[in-house]
Amino acid sequence: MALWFETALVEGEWRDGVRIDHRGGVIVGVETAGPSPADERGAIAVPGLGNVHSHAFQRGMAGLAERRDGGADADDSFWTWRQVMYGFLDRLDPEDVEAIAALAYVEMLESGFTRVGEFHYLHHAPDGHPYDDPAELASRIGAAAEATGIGLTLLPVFYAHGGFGGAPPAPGQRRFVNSLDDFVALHAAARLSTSHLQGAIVGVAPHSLRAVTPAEIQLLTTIAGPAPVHIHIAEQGQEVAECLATHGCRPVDWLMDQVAVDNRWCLVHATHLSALEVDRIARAGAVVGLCPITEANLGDGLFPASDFLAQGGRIAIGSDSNVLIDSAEEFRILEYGQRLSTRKRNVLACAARPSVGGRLFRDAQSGGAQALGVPRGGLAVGKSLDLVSLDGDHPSLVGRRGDALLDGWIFAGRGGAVDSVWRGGRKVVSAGRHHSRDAIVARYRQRLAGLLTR
Ligand code: NGQ
Ligand code: ZN
Repeated sequence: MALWFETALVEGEWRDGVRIDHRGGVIVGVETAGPSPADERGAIAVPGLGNVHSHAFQRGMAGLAERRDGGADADDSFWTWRQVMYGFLDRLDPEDVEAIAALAYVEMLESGFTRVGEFHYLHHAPDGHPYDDPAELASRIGAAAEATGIGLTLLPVFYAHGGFGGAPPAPGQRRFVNSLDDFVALHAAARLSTSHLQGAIVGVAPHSLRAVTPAEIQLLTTIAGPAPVHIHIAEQGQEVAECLATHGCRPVDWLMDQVAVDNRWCLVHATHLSALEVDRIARAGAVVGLCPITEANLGDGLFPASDFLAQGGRIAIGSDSNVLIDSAEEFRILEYGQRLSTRKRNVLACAARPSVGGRLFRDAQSGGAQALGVPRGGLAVGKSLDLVSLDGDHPSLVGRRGDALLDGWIFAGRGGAVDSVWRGGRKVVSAGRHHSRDAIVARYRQRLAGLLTR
């Protein structure tokens, strides 16, 4: 059955009266035409977005780290949050991981994300021993993706050290740690266990410069082949200071001096950059994976977004800690952070794209595809049918045209603007609800209730 929309963002430009035909999950026709009687009709169509950075299991602890328990004078920080997070993940068994990931992926699809980059580092049992199948938890992620229909770019994480200079890992990190040989086996097993998923891709993720040395990163990039390479970088001031103290240079400089960073790379956060580093990333064609909700929640700081975009830098968005899964809110917080710090408005717009939403959505759409290792999506023949339709009756969209629809969604949608979502030709969300929401929420509830009282 073909789809017909009153208006659609086709290859970056808005067109009215668009009929989209698809077969086998792929778009086979896009024409400007009136609807045929059998067509499924919708109001506003945009291509699906990539979510380039997720730790799905952290969805289960959303809201549980918003309290200062260290005493009246103790500052809370990213590092105290990390202790809470480590305490949470220590309780999770494979069933929990799958149930939590499925909920996270339902929410991603409902918010317009059609593919997720899962930065997957929870590998072993709570005591640190590998499961009989080293890819047990990776295959749970695959099962959650399959059950929800979201596209999966799995990024198995290599984690070896507890700090800069090859410091030994801490006990709280035992579920993450592998030797390189074991990681090669895990990576192969993860590929095998996700090979049946439509469009699945497996890349690699050196966790951070704290957890992986440049020599190890070098080896990991050969394991990746042409697939994406993701790393957490320069997220926290303390991390930059430690890198300077250990190596005499800043994280992005240190990485780029040691390893050839190219357009396969996604530098996640990259919050704290010198002007030179801004320029180096932009010139390398790497994507910066921004996670504005999480970066605000964790008190990371502000990425120099307008400088980076002015240099032609490529960005994408990620939901990271999944404390709140909402693609529109990621864009909104990204822009609002810039407004609050510069005391200006419409900071991330540009002459060619005066609409903030129009600019950020298009940039994140192409940057997201690049970082997730898939061809740039879009509503065009030959592309996967990954499509989000917006509710034309939503009060913040009504009467709007063109990029004003994206601005209405991003700045004023209140989470209610997404109507339907197709991924790989399959309709998985209708009237804002994922088709398996009830069953997935019921299972999640049951697992979480047991988990938190255990
Ligand atoms: C993570 N998350 O791996 O989940 C990290 C925290 C770390 C973010 N960086 C742990 N947002 O970086 O050591
Ligand atoms: Zn992360």
